[in-house]
Amino acid sequence: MKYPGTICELTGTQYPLIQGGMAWVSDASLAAAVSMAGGLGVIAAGNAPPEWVEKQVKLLREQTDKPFGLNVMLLSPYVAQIADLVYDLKVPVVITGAGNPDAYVKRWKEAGCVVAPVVASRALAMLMERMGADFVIAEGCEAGGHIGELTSMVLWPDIVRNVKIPVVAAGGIFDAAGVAAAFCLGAAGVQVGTRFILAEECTAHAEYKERVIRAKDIDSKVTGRITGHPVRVLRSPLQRELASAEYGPDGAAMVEKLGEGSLMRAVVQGDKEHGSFMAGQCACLCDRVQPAAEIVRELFDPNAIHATLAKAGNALEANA
Ligand code: TUI
Repeated sequence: MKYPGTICELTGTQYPLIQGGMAWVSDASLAAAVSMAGGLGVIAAGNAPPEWVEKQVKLLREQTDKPFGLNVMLLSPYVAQIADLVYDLKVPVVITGAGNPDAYVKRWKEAGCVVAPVVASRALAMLMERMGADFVIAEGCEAGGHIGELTSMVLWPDIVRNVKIPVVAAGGIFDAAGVAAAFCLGAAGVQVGTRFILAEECTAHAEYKERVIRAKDIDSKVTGRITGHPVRVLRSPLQRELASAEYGPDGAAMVEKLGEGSLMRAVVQGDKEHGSFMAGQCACLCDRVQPAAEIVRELFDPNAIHATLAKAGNALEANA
């Protein structure tokens, strides 16, 4: 069945589902698997050089002609070159994160791209609407990696009330009940990151996947608030080191120095000591490796979504 509605129409997908653009994790292998399963697979540029990004887009296109997205991380030292790649490669959907993309939105729109910035505040969502974004992705601070201040429960409805363009919900969604909850709060689609770390097609190191599977609720921590770019990670030796450095002398510089390259060390090498294992709070709810297509099917399983809504109806009825 094809889900009717704007996100599917805008992205050309079967489901209103976007795979989170996770630096080093979201490569051609994962993105192709998600796109072939009917979601929008996304390649994350992260801090990678343009050559790496170009190669991933080529690899994805060798596997599928389904639509895909490119996530442009705005703090990247290569951001200007990655922004140009978006036109050169005719990327169908461009998603931005970790900043304000207003320098690029107009040009990407003129080039015919669908543009979807990730936002963590009402002000940026409203600005993006004015700039001509097709939809926004409202990411609550349950998400992994770089986060804003507001939780999904408050951010989603706040942004839904303040923009007319569709709002995709992100941050904390890992199952069909979460998808139903997002729709209840006014979302037009969902973005799911952490659970896709556990896709068979995800090339992240086995140690990374193991950490996500083993994670308990209290293993989710936020580091680097002092730098102005807080990052949600799983507890680890590096996270403890970051936590103490943050309050020491020259905290911001120390955190930047310790954090540099730490995500790549975790994803590629599975470095237990010096790796930064970014993941959302829902890591504690994710418990097994499965094919990406199975994750997509479970997220949009109509029986599971209806069962959730029926439970909500029964709970309301019981108290009426
Ligand atoms: O971007 C993400 N998640 C990320 S990026 C990343 S790489 C990184 N590593 C270390 C430090 C910083 C980044 C790892 N995870 N998610 C999308 C997102 N964007 N979440 C929050 C925001 C955001 C926050 C503030 C977007 C805009 C913003 O303010 C923009 C402004 O300047 O007004």
